[in-house]
Amino acid sequence: MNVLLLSMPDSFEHMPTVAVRMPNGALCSLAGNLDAHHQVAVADLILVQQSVRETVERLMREHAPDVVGLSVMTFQRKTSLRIVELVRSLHPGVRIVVGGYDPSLAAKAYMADGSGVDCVVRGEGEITFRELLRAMESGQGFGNILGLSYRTEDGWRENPARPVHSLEGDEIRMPERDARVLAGYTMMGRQVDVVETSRGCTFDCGFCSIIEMRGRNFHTYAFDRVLADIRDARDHGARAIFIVDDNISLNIKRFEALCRAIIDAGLNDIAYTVQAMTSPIAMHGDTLAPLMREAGFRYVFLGIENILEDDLQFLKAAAKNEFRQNGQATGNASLRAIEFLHQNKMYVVGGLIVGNPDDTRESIKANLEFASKYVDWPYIQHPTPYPGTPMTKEFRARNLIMIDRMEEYDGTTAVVATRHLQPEEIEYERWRAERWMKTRHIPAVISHEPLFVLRNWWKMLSFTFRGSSIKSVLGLESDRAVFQRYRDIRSAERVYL
Ligand code: B12
Ligand code: SF4
Repeated sequence: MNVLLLSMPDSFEHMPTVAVRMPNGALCSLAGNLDAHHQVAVADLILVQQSVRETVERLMREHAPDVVGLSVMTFQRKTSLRIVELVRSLHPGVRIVVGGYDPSLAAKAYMADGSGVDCVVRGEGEITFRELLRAMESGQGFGNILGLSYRTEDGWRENPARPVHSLEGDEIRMPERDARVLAGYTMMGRQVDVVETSRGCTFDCGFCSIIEMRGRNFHTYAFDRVLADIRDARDHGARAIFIVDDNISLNIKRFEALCRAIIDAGLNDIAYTVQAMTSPIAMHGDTLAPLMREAGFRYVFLGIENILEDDLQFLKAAAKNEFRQNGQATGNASLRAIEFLHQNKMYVVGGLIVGNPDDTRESIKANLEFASKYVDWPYIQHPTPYPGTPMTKEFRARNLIMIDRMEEYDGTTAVVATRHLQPEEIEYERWRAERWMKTRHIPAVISHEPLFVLRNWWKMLSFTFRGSSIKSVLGLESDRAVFQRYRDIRSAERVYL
């Protein structure tokens, strides 16, 4: 069968596509796990944000797919349903399958009459999708495929969930990067790829979708597979790699061993980015951070979440940010973690969440000031009530969800109020502070990627300060007016086709 796999074009504020265009990790993993006789094409539509319709039309013509699969996050739902409509209009007989976080956690959103979707794959997809294609080919029913919901003449059927995979053995095969049919992946001028070394997390932060998606668990791939995957990414041209693990820092001994394995394998000529909790970095930084540096790690997304204890309690993120001595919590780990990373010449992407139910303007500003002082690239978001998270229930119970347009659930558009502030005010405070923080990272980028900055500095600045005008630069127009223009531009950007 011919299979076309698409990820959505929607991006958000902290991932300006002029600087960062990352592949979706799911699609090549799915492609690598189908039976070998299928012809699979993978297209990350983030690479063609300005020509989504034309590209989908062309891909449908060139690949004549029997099955089209879409990978969707919640804020991409609207775009995905438009793409389904387009695909269906171009090729009415095609089978359309959706998967990823949004279809898994809000399957009903894809089941409306006339939505055009035939199947929803819930949770991990490799085995489910493989079995689905086998069943389509053989004409067998879909009733035994775990993790699948599917449309029948009598309505939708929902099969039982598929247990999460242990990642042991070779049942889940390596990603198939040759399936990609579009080019242009970049991380500030370096070709970027994504690699997984583990899946899952045992924490239960209230804002995170992972618990509802797969429960609290942690499974790892063997190092020889991980190294082979990194090598494959490098052979395909990658000079930067984003390790997409949900939480690699759950097992620091393993993480340190992985750094050593990367160094021993000579794969430390790549610039790595990873996400981590502050607590383990702070507790093990003296051995871990130098190893990370030697292995090539450059950016670390730190889940600081918030610097105020009450907010951390609300986000259920206090434990992972604790510094512990002799088994006792003795304070917040963020500063110490940042220090270790800086001492070892790594950059901190500071993940903070502002606009929690009891936040005042002052508590938001305290977090913004912290970010301004200590992090290299702010990754500040607003609490976003994604389907199925504990936080969503709490916001709903407190009647604080003000916006239900899912395309605005991108993390930097405030969609919930606090007891003291409306969403627009919360977003304004973040927007106003963050633009300037970002400009301060430019010298660091110049030192690593001077050619990229030379070619793109104007585009980067224009993106960061979009909404500004000559009048605002001269101080003849207020920040409020610029903010309003920025929001209008952002609304227009969300319409990809
Ligand atoms: C790495 C990552 C990123 C990276 C890279 C994104 C990329 N290009 O892939 C970066 C940092 C750029 C990023 C950014 C964002 N991310 Co992100 N990200 C992740 C993370 C940590 C891992 C995703 C991953 O690659 N996993 C590995 C792959 C193999 O697994 P998978 O994606 O789940 O796919 C499996 C199944 O879902 C399924 N599947 C997926 N697609 C399909 C399609 C078909 C057809 C089928 C059959 C099956 C299927 O099968 C796959 C294999 O088993 C997740 C999860 C987490 N715990 O935090 C969040 C997560 C996906 N991100 C999320 C969000 C919200 C965002 C942002 C909007 C804001 C933010 N929080 O940073 C931005 C927007 C990105 C953009 N386009 O601008 C949310 C999504 C929530 C939701 N309900 O939609 C998650 C779940 C985190 C969370 N907060 O809970 N992200
Ligand atoms: S530690 Fe990270 S991955 Fe784990 S639940 Fe919290 S936010 Fe999600």
